[in-house]
Amino acid sequence: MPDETLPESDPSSRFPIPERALRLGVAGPVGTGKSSLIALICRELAGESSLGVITNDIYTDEDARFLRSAGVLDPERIRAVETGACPHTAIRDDITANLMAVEDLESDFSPLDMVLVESGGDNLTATFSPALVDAQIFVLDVAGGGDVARKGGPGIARADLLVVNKTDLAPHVGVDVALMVADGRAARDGRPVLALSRTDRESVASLTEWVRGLLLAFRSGVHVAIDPGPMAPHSHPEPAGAAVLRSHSVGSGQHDDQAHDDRAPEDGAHHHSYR
Ligand SMILES: Nc1nc2c(ncn2[C@@H]2O[C@H](COP(=O)(O)OP(=O)(O)OP(=O)(O)O)[C@@H](O)[C@H]2O)c(=O)[nH]1
Ligand SMILES: [Mg+2]
Repeated sequence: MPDETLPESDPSSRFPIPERALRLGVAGPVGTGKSSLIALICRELAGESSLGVITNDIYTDEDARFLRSAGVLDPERIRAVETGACPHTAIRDDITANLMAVEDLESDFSPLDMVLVESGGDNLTATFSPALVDAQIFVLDVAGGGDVARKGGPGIARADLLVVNKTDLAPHVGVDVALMVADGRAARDGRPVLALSRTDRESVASLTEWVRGLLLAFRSGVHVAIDPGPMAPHSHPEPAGAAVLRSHSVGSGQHDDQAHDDRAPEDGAHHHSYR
């Protein structure tokens, strides 16, 4: 007998079941293990799901090459977007090149279950736009120092999953993994934190389970994409060598330059090409 205290379920109150692939972003500082984590996910899930990968590199397609050579996925399913000197712009404000790359992959290998998008290695402030990805993982590693998780930032605080990577190195760099994970949890209002090492099978299984759960939630229309928020003002070198402090206004694709060098071509740092 139906429970009359509950409102009748309204099918229109659920999200429509998506027809495209889940788009999962992987961001984090340089060298924390983003490509390796993507390789792990591909190795574990390629047998049961149809996957594709987009990498974002500043000047090269190094990450795509690394992933192709890892042999975890058909090399054709791994494509690179070259972002120029401002990799965070290509995943946050001016996402056209990435969206085109994702959509091309989806149509070339239809039906795809999931496209993983690796951001260019950056600092603690980089986050994906929810217009590009449905969910995002932020990757730190113990080699970056045990106190990094305390430093916060939108990715650490609000990514769907925070990974503390390379835990096998912790004894060598004097980091207390449990404390680093606890710091991450404290910064995240209960959102999940995963201690990971590619040498620790149990941690790899936990990562795989998290991704499976996300895929299931996405497919059943109950996953809600969260915007971790815009990146903080930051600086990076222009091609002419002058550092420019920028704040990205959300969604506009515009920059506010706080300091400027006339030698730097206005669009030189933000050219994105896709191949
Ligand atoms: N010890 C250890 N090393 C790891 C682990 N995962 C990745 N690495 C190493 O960390 C280094 C950087 O890994 P990548 O996966 O290239 O890191 P990334 O974040 O993609 O780097 P960028 O794209 O250049 O920012 C490589 O030498 C990896 O072999 C791990 O679990 N344990
Ligand atoms: Mg990489």
